[in-house]
Amino acid sequence: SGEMLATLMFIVRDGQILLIEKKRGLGAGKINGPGGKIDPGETPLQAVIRETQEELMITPLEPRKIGELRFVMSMCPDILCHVYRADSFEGTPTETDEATPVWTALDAIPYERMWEDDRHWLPLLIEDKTFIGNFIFEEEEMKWKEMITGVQW
Ligand code: 8DG
Repeated sequence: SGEMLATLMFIVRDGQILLIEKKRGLGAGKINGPGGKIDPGETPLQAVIRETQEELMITPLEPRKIGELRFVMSMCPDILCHVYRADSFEGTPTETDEATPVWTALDAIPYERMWEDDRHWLPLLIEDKTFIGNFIFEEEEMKWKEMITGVQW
């Protein structure tokens, strides 16, 4: 379908969420969760575990799918992003070529340093509520949004 398939992982533990400062690729310089493209032959779950290992050197434990995001952007193919949450992990979050780990209090999430849509769904993830989000961007600016909650995967 010409859509790029991608993933995001958010680990929530002890009142904090494990974010990254992304060092390169789409959204470089922004705060996000670890994640990235799904490789051919990979499931979304396999991809999100691999990307979290590559970017932070940790393995999320018992990840569960919580959301789906579709991004329509002016400059690149549409992106369908599977969003996962985990409550624990193995290893020590470590800076890599791709990311710097950023533990953040749940009441102090730096939305001003994140993609514009994130404030519309990250609070749902933190409350353990499922969602679908559809967003149209022009460059880095959100022009249209639609949020659906209470989805059953
Ligand atoms: P790779 O590791 O797969 O090679 O590439 P990457 O540079 O890490 O990631 P990418 O393939 O450029 O994929 C973009 C990532 O950014 C992907 O995880 C989805 C995520 N992303 C968007 N738009 C938005 C957004 O509006 N909000 C958030 N939180 N993440 C977004 O593409």
